[in-house]
Amino acid sequence: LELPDVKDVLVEYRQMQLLYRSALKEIGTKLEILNDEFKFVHKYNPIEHIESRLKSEESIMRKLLRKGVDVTVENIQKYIDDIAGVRVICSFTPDIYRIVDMISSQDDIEVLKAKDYMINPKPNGYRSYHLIVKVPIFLSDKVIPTKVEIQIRTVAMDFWASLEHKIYYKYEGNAPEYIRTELKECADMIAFLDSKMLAINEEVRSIRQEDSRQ
Ligand code: 0O2
Repeated sequence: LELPDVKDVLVEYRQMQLLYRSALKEIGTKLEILNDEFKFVHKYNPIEHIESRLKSEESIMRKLLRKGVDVTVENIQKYIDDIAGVRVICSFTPDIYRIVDMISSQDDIEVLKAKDYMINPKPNGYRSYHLIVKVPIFLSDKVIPTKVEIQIRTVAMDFWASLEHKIYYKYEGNAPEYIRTELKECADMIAFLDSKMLAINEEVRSIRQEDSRQ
């Protein structure tokens, strides 16, 4: 590995942040519009809430080192998909796929990657849907398609992921076996809980629809 002149890289990276901050705003607005429209048409909110953040410089450096590449601005753009990250928290799993379809089919959005960690959970039990997209950012003299990672998950999956994330960092990725086993058990319980809650919700909705027909 080449010893990086991290200071120079960071100066350039800070100029790029304007773009990624703009991309967060564009995606945030798109999601809010979809949620408002959905609420108006179906009297139902697919999105519980939205969080967004720019990845910290420390976390970018750590990820580049983990991937074994030099710290350069080109490598940040090439290897870090989640400089701009938006997290969409939904109530039920079908809402996740609704959001994915609605965002992916927009003309100005280019989907670079889609990872369904709900159909294929990670071995530790992590579940979520990840989309890496490019959204055009209109500057004064040019348009720059800019990468954003959108993580979409249920409230319950989010609860699990935030605890697992804390534990992962606390133990620097080497949590004791019994904690990893318990976390995996919790992940499976959460998947079961999500499916139970969905079934109850659908039951209540169908009763409500029948009532309104009578
Ligand atoms: P942090 O600390 O959240 O910033 P790839 O290059 O595509 O093969 P990458 O970029 O790791 O690999 O992609 P992936 O797996 O889609 O993960 C992207 C982000 O999803 C992670 O960012 C985490 O935020 C989240 N994530 C992925 N796996 C897990 C997991 O097992 N547990 C939790 N809690 N979150 C996860 P970072 O930069 O890895 O981490």
